[in-house]
Amino acid sequence: MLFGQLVIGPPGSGKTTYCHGMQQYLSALGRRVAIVNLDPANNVLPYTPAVDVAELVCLDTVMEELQLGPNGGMLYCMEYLAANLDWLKEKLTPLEDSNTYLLIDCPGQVELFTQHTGFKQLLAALAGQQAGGWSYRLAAVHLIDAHLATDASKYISALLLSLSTMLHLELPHVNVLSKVDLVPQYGELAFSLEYYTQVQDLSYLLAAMGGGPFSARYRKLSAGLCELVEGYGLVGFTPLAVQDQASMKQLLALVDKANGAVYAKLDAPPVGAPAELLVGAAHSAADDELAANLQDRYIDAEGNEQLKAAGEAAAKGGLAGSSKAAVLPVSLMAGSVLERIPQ
Ligand SMILES: Nc1nc2c(ncn2[C@@H]2O[C@H](COP(=O)(O)OP(=O)(O)OP(=O)(O)O)[C@@H](O)[C@H]2O)c(=O)[nH]1
Ligand SMILES: [Mg+2]
Repeated sequence: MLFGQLVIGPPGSGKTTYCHGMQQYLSALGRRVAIVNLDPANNVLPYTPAVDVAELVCLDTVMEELQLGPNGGMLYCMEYLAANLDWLKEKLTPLEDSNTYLLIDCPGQVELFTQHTGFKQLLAALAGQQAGGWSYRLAAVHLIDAHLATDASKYISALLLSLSTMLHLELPHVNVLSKVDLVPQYGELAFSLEYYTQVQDLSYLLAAMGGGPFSARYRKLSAGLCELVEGYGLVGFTPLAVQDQASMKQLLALVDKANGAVYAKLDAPPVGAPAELLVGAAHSAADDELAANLQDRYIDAEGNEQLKAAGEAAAKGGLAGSSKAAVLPVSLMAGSVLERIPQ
C-alpha cells in the first residue's frame, strides 16, 4: 500500500521546493521516497522525478497545436492525464512493490483544486477505495505563501481558498503557511505567527482591515465570510520554512497522521477520513511552540532590519507581494535541510 502527499497550492507558494526539501529530509531519515511530477509546466526540475507527466503530455506542444494559452493548456494536460490513467498506473506499479512514499508535485492553477473534474478523476483513481481505485493513502498538503498573512483581506481570501479546496478534494488535509522565513521582507504581520496557525477568532482581522470607503462598504460581507470560515472550524495553518528542520519535522508528523502512514501497522483506513483527521484544524501545543520559535528566529530576530529594508526596496521596484522576491536558490535551501539533519 502506498502512502504519500499531494502537494498543492497557488503559483509560487513553494510546492516544488518543498517536494525537493522533503525528499532529501525523508531520504536522510532512511525512508524510501519518490517524487511524481504532475506539473507539465515544470521545465527545470531541481529533483529527479520517478514519474514525470511531461513524458506523457507536453504543455508547449498542447498550446501550440491547440492554440491555447498557458491556463487552458494546463487544464487540457490534466484532462489528457485523467484520460490516460493506464500510463500513470504503469509508472507507479514498481513503486507499489517497493512501498515507496510518494511526493506528488502539482501545478499551481487553483481551479484544479477547487472545481476541475479531470483533476478530481485523477484523485479518484489514486486515492479511491472502490473498484477501479488504487487505494493510495494520500493527504493533501496545501501551501499558502506567508506573504498573504501580511494583509487582512488577502488572508481572508487565503482562508476561503483553503476551505473550498478541502471541500472539493475530499482528502485528509494539512494547511501550511509556507516561506515564513521571508515574512520580514514582505512587511509587518498584524498579529504574531501563532495567531495565523490557530483556528482563530477572525473578528480581529476585520479590525485590521483598515477603514477605506470600499472596505467599509464590504465590511459586512467580510464579517460574513469570516463567520463562515469559523463555522467550519477547520482552517488552521502549520508554519513552514523549507530550510528549517524543526518545521519540516513537525509538518511530516502531521501529514503522516493525516494519511495514516503513522498507523500503517494498524492497517487503519485513513482515506475518507473523519474531520479530526483534517489536521489543518487539529491544533496542538506543538504548533504554538513551533510558531513561537519561527517568530523569534525569522521575524523578531536581530538583523531583520536589513531584510525589511530589502523588502521595502523591492516594493519600490514593483516586487511588493511577489512570491519570487529575494528568495534563496533552491539548491542552497534544500542543501541546508540536509546539513542540519543529525547523521
Ligand atoms: N526563503 C524561502 N524561499 C522559498 C521557500 N520555499 C520556496 N521558496 C522560493 O520560492 C520560489 C517559488 O518556489 P517554487 O517551489 O518554484 O514554487 P511552486 O509552488 O512550485 O511554483 P509553481 O510551480 O510555479 O506554482 C522559489 O524561488 C523558491 O526558491 C522557503 O521556505 N523559504
Ligand atoms: Mg512548481
